[in-house]
Amino acid sequence: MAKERSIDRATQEVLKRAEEAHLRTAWERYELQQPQCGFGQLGICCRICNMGPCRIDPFGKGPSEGVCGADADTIAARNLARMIAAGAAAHSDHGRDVAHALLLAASAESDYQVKDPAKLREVARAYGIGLDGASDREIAKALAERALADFGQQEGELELALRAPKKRVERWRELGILPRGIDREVVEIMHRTTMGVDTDYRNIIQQGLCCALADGWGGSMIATELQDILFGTPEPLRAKVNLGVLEEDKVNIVVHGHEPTLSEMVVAAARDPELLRLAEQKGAKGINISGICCTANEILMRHGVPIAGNFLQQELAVMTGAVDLMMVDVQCIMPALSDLVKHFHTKLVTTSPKAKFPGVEHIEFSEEHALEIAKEIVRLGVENFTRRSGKAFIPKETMDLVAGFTAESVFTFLGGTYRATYRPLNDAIIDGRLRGAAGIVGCNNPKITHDWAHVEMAEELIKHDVLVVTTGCSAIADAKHGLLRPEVAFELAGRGLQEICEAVGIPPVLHVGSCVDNSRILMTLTHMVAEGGLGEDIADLPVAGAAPEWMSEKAVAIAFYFVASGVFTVLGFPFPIYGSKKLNKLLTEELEGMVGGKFAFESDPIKAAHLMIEHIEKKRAALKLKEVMYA
Ligand code: BF8
Ligand code: SF4
Repeated sequence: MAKERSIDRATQEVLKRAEEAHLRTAWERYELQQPQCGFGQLGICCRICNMGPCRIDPFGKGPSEGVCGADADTIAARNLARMIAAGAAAHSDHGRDVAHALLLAASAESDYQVKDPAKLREVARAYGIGLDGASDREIAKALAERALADFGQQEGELELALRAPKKRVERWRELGILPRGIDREVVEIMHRTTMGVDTDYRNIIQQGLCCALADGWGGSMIATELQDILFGTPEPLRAKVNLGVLEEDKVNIVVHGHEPTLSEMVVAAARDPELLRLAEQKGAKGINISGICCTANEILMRHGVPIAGNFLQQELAVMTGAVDLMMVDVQCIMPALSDLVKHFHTKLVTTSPKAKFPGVEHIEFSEEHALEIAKEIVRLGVENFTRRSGKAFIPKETMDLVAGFTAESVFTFLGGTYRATYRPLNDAIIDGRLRGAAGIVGCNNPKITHDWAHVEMAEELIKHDVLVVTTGCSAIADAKHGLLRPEVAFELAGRGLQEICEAVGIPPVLHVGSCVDNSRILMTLTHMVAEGGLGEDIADLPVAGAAPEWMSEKAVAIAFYFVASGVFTVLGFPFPIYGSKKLNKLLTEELEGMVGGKFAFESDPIKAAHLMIEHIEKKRAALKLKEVMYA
């Protein structure tokens, strides 16, 4: 049973214990939901207004329209567009908080400081902010204000979207999908999809593309860039992953959620001498910080803080009985945690005014008092150490990994010189040593064996000389299975990719960060186009994307901004749209003629990998590149 649920040994072990203890996890709750609602799966139920809820009969025998007359195409498109809006809102609200922290960093008293002045200047330049004679603090202030203004901008074009290749920007302009302001595009989806507004599924999806671009080239990019400025641009580093990073004899504090504005401070607080002394007094050998989900990726990338697990392991971490405190902020936090912790000594603490759980202790975070609050949370964890009952059950599994790649460092490394260049990467693709590159991103989902699709797909691609970049829970899955070790190239990669990995000293699968850091992939693709020899647009590049285990609305927004940026993207599960043949055709065929990218839905990760390879070959042929060297 446990084996079918996950390919990860640590997960299997804890699941076995959960079963013995009659503790439910997402997997049991998923089974209890069977059969899941067919109307929901097909995207043809609507409860947008109070004449409904309405549903369309997919077999053509019952109603073909809601009370208002909306048909399957309208209903499915509206539902999907709302998913994009929610996903874009989540990423972008995260970006907004980071911009706020940067504004604070402009004052001397703040706990936040500019850690990467070079990146500060680079991003300020992208905004056209004058730098002459300005201090870091002055630039930080100007940049934070510009970034904050992007959210509420009413007209014009989002500045960061203009970083995309010229041809791409022109295409967006022609299609009328170049975002005006971040919040505006989210709001417009909500408006258009409310009762009695936009009925044309094409027009709805067009706004979906625009809103998704406002996420990728707006909110998410602001989050990534400003986080780099505040917390440092990651550089390759070694670390460890999986539940085995929890330590029996130390205070274990797990940070879970998404925003490094808080987790960065917790990392700092855990080094506080006074708190370390307190831990010692309580009989602990130290304070061990580890992470779950994307906030884990953030502090892994910048500090090498170990990762305890990905999305489906959040409950399992608690079930080890070794977690003294789990601190959560926003996004991907299972409501189930609040009941689960009642069975253990683990203290769950919510921190965001946007995400409270009934009955759970809330210590509100504010950027103004960041370090102080982080210390209070760590202290609570330390004090809870003595409440550990019985022996903890920590699976032994850990894995070594190298993470910390970025749009900047990938190419510094591939260039092998201080002056960064994408030339070696482009040349490797042009001369056929590399077939191309692929991004594998996104979540876990109990509908598919945990981690399995991520790992199978990544292995199949590297075997065929496709360099893989990865983020989010996909990166954590690959990490646990050893794919982020440079050595793995010699075990699993094709010969061409092996040669590249050996020459540069990188793993064949590159961890580029959290889900907002998918914006790093957009910039990497932009740099590849700018370097020359691979066409004039992202859509010309021999690259593809995938989210084989996706579950979140954020994944929908991400998938849409990649497709809108010209990238062929394969999803492990279809969007809930199969109730509309026309919408399915638009997304899987017709979009390519508009934006250069399109979707495919394929749950078999090997077949999905080959769809990506086929696409990469199609692009190689269009560019008239040589055959790959080691086919
Ligand atoms: O933002 S990959 S399960 S943790 S949504 Fe969530 Fe999905 Fe993980 Fe990060 Ni991204
Ligand atoms: Fe039904 Fe139309 Fe109202 Fe949706 S908007 S619930 S289809 S009446």
